Amino acid sequence: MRTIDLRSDTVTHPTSDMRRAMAEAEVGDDVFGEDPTVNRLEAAAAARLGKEAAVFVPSGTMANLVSVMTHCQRGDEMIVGSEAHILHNEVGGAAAVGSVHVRTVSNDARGMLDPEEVEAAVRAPDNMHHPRTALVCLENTHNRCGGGVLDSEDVGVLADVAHRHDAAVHIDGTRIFNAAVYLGVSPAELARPADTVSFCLSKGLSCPVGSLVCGSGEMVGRVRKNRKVLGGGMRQAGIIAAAGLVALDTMVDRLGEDHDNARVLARGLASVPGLELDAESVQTNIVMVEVVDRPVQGFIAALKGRGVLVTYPGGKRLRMVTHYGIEEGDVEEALSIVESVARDTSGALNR
Ligand code: TLP
Repeated sequence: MRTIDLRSDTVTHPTSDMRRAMAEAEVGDDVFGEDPTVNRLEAAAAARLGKEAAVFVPSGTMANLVSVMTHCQRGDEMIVGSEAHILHNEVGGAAAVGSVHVRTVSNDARGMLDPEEVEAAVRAPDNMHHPRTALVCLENTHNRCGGGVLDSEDVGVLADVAHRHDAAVHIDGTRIFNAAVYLGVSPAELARPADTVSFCLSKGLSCPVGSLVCGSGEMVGRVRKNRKVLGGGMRQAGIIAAAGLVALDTMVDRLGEDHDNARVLARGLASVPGLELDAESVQTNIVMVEVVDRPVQGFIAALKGRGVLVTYPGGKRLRMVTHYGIEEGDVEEALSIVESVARDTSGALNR
């Protein structure tokens, strides 16, 4: 049986250009700052994001954690969205490792925060009982909010609130290139108001490993030290950084294909009885669907039985993600499998 893997854009494999570049990469000891390929990747990432410097880290989770540790001292508070990846999917690392207190503000359907609510959540600095609000974290695109996009005005308004209160701004830009392609702007424009921005090479850009944290030279120096604290200092990491350079050159513009496929998928799903979603709200490569009238876990298992893999983000929802390696034909096939599973499982409701 053929598998159509829509669990995540993390399942993407490196392209043959990446494998070639990895095999031929010039390397050195990166903890000494001597890996020329890592140095090139960090410079290229900083340039793409419009920042002074960047540091290569193994994962998106570490990118967020080292950023949080850089902006916050022990006992400080950070404001995050109620649906943030950093809140739900990073093992509580900000608290467990960073000793940082987390305060949430509701995300809207697209992942935006209400600036007034953010302002109200900032702690009064002269109150003896409050932690210091040191950081506001944004996410763009927003994973649990269906790949929703923040534009530069959204980011700017929220950053203004944070900066007015002396709090820093970090963007979890794991999929910021998807946001930039969707909006037709440069990622630098979306990152401009932030003090640090992270992005992942290992999602839609199809690299095997790696994320970058970008910011000012001074900030990135501190992030680099926190990376070392977490054991993330790597040695001949040029082997993996080489794939990242290929990704920045060859894999960004094609993200629009993933967005087109996601829209086709969403429109098809919207017409399946028992499934609910607003297909027109799908902006990038993530499709969240509500299974309204039967147990969602059983539905997911039945899809798996027919070769369509999806994930369970909680509640009544399932998540499908389009990516490099998923073609239009796969989307059509997945849709027809979803339709037949929906037909077969609807009988269970009448028993
Ligand atoms: N997200 C993964 C899973 O962890 C859910 C996925 O399949 O989408 N920020 C955001 C917005 C992310 O979506 C992810 C990965 C991360 C951070 C963490 O990246 P990694 O997995 O590299 O640590």
